[in-house]
Amino acid sequence: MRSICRMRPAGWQAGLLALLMLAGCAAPTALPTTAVATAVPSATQPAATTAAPTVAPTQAPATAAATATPVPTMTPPAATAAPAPTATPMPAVPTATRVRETAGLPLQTIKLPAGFAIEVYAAGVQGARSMTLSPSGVLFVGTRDVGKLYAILDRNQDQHADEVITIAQGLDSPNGVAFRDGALYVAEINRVLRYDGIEARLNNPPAPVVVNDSFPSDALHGWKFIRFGPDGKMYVPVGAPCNICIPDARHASIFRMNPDGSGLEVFASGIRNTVGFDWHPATQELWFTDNGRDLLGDDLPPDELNRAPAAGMNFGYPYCHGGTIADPTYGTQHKCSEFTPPVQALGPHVASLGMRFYTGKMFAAQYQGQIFIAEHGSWNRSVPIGYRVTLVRLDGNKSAGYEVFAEGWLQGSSAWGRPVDVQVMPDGALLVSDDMAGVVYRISYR
Ligand SMILES: [Ca+2]
Ligand SMILES: [Ca+2]
Repeated sequence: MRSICRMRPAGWQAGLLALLMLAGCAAPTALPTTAVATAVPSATQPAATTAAPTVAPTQAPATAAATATPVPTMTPPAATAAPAPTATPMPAVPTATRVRETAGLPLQTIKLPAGFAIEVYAAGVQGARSMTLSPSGVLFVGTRDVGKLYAILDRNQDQHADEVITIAQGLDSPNGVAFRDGALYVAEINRVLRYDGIEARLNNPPAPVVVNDSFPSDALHGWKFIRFGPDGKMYVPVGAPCNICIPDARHASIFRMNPDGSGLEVFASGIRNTVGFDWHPATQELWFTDNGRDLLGDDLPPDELNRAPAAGMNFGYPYCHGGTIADPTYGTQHKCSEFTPPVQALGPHVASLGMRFYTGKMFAAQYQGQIFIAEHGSWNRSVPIGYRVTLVRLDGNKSAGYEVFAEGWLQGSSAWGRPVDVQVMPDGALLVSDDMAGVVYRISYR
């Protein structure tokens, strides 16, 4: 996936940057700008107080370390420091839950459709990437460069996190997290680990069990998003170990395996780098995003939203991009007509990562059953794009529209945040992780 852009502030973000490169980027096919209502008044922002209470020290596996998460020290880049007209303070209405938490971030710059609000659900989640929610309500969050795994708790169920526990650290890009039968599964670059009975041992995690360590060790596009499918198997993608090349059979595909790591097989191929997928709630078919190649100009190729209703399909990489664009180097070897085209071409270089079907009831009817996509933002583009959450409306298995849902993390050419993954909560709110600002947002509607 592509990641950080050129305009990164120094410090830890710069480090993040280094690792993040490589995602494809693409241009926006005229995305309609949605109506936007600034959600969070910025005045009256009490200092972020979310930080988790210090957790008792633990002696977990080699890496467990309880950490009280300090309030993020996110400072918007200078360029954006003075922007956003300080929203007019809202009257003392029932906005308590909406303004109570900004963690010092310029949330007033985020634009959302009317009726929606955004707040910081959990702060101090450095490098927050993929998310998964356990049945009991523990939100597990993976990371990349920082090598940590987090468990986020909302102990009093007021839809605001009370504690962020670092349950492991020192892992190799533990980007992927999935939960099943009381166990947390974590995907590093070349292996999948399992933490049994983790919910009862958040402060003293068990040593992880290695489920499967046969994946390639390439760091490039090697970080993984994992999920269990409706067939009970774990889906594990392996990206292309390059920007553009003819990959061997171990790369550029989505694999699946039994929960114990056995039976590893290819499910779909011709996929450059997917870092987000979900199954349609009704058809149970797999849908996934894919990051397009780099270095083909600002507007080519598009990122993709794909649908894989059956095993064995090929989505075109490295021969064909976006369903219609022959690769300048490899395009003569196979025609686009040989491959499955995307359901929707997404913006070029937007770095489309996490995606979920909206299965909640909180949002208005027109959002139910539609797809939310976290666009991390471009690095391979003269004018940055992405850094937003988009929506793909469906008409059956076809796209009925691609539009911006939430934007504002990118101000001019500087970004203060980068959406990575989305997670629909039981109450219908949508969580969004941000590995640049180090927080998890909650978008709600009323
Ligand atoms: Ca709470
Ligand atoms: Ca494709």
